[in-house]
Amino acid sequence: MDYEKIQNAASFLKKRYQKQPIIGLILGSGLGVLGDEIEEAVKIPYNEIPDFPISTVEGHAGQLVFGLLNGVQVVAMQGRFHYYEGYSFDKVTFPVRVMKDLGIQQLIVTNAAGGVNESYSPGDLMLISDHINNMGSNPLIGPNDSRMGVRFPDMSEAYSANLRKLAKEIASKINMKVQEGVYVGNTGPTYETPAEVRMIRKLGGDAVGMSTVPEVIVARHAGMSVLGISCISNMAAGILDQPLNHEEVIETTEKVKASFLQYVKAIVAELGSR
Ligand code: R1P
Repeated sequence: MDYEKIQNAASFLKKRYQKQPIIGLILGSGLGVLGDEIEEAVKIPYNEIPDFPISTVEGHAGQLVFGLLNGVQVVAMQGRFHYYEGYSFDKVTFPVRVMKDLGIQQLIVTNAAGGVNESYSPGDLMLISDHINNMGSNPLIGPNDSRMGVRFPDMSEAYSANLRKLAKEIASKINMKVQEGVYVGNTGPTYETPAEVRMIRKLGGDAVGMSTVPEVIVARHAGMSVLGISCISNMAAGILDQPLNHEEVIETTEKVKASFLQYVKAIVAELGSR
């Protein structure tokens, strides 16, 4: 990862937006709508930011949105990058490095995921307690630049226990049911086979998707605290007798939009007040 490129992108953004965002958000498939809730928004398309990749997947608008969410200064990625798009892990995680350089210490990562745990239902929100990297590689492979983090980062609390506790308290305060479980990151772009889903369940996975893991590894390497929220957009293959498709993923996120927005906004307000 090229430190100068990160600094260059960050200084470009600092010129375009002079206030200090304190929370970073990565919005998953169909969840970009949260970015539209940001007030006094300054939207910067990815193609204007030096060295930023561009979004190629439906449901990922492709811009950074700076501004106020529930009165808290945030920056949101309306659209993330996936390994299956052909981007290297360096590219996939570049925005996380840039956010760190912008001064972000707390990162809220969201995604649309398939439910592996059979007690889940489509539309459930799941706090990510931990993940399994099933992507066959790691974004930190290569020389370690100690300005960005240590060679061997601890991953015993990839998803902050404190932030999860706070998120659970908020869920009960606003009377919202949330699940809590392990996210398994695969490369995609194929959805999993029923046999793979059975394997994932045996390995301890509760939800499965094609993102998040590289971003969280890099965020932890960079010393950021992470809260992860999956929207269970469908049940993973083999659980229900029906094929999977991305349209359904987007449709489900559309249906849970109101509760997703309410929940994340409440979390952001609480974090901003501390
Ligand atoms: C598949 O429908 C897409 O939805 C999920 C998967 O990872 C895949 O990209 O998207 P996000 O993880 O970006 O939410």
